[in-house]
Amino acid sequence: MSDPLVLVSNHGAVRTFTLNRPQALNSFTAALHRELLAGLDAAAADAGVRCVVLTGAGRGFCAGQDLNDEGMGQDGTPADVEGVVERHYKPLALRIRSMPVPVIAMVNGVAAGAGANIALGCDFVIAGQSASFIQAFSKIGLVPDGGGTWLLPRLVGRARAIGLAMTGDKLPAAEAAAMGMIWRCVPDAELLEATMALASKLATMPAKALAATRRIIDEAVPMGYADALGQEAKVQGEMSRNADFAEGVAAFLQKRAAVFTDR
Ligand code: T3D
Repeated sequence: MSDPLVLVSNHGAVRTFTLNRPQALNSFTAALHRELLAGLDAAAADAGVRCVVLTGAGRGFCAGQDLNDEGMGQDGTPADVEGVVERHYKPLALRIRSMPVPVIAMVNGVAAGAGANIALGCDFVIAGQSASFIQAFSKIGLVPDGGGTWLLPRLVGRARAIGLAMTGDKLPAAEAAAMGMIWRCVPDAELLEATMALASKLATMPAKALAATRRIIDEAVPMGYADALGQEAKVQGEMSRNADFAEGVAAFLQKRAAVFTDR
C-alpha cells in the first residue's frame, strides 16, 4: 500500500496535517489536494479540534503545484491551469481561511509558488531558520495564485509584494519575519516546540472570537478574498496559454535555463 499523501496526528486539541510527498518537496497533486481538503473538512466538523497545524515532511514545506501532475499539459493535452486553480487552490485557500479554529503554518523548509501562499493564508506562519519563501510563478510565466495577490500587499506592502512576485527571488525566513510577512522565525531545532506552544495556547482560547477576528479583519479591506482568488484563476488561465508557460515548465523539468520569448 502506498504512503498517505497527508499524515494526520493529534496532540491534545491540536491536529497536525503533514504534506507527505518529500521526494517532490510536497508539491501539490490533485490527489494531495483531495486528501488535505477532506482532512480539513473533518477537522472543521470535529468539536475536539481547537487548533490546526499545517507542515511538510522532509526538507521542504511545499513547492507549489506539481508541474508533472494532471492538468499541467505534460501528457500532451492543453494545460488547464485555470481549472486547477479553480478546482483545487481556491477551495483549499478558502477552507483554511474559514476554519472555525486558528490555523498555523509550521514552515520547515522551502515554501514556493502556491506552497508559499497557502502558508501565508494561514493565521500564523512560524518558520525555521533554514526555511524560505519563493514567489516562483514569474519564473514559469504565471502570476501569483493561492491568494498571493491579495495576501502579499497586505502583509508586506505593494513595493515588496511587487518585488517578491516579479523577481521570484528566494526570501529567507529571517527576512520574512523582519518585514512582517510571517509571525516568527525560530532556530530549526525549536520550530516544533515553538509551534506547539502557540497551538496549545490558541486551543485554550475562545475559538468563535478568534474566527470572528480573522473574518472581520479580512472583511475590512476593499477586495474580497474570494474575488481575488477568482481573478487569480482567470488570469492564471490566460498566462498558461502563453508559450512562456510551456517553456518555463519544460525548462524546469529538463533542469535547464528557460528562454522566454512572449511579449
Ligand atoms: O496548474 C497550475 O500550475 C496552477 C497552479 C500554480 C501554482 C504554483 O505553485 S506555480 C509554481 C510551481 N512551483 C514551482 O515552480 C517551483 C518549482 N521548484 C523549484 O523551483 C525548486 O524545486 C525549489 C526552489 C522549490 C527548491 O529547489 P531545490 O534545489 O532545493 O530542490 P530541487 O532539486 O529543485 O527539487 C527537489 C526535487 O523536487 C526534484 O526532483 P528530483 O530531481 O530530485 O527527482 C524536483 O524536480 C522536485 N520538485 C520540486 N518542485 C517541484 C518538483 N517536482 C514537481 N513540481 C514541482 N513544483
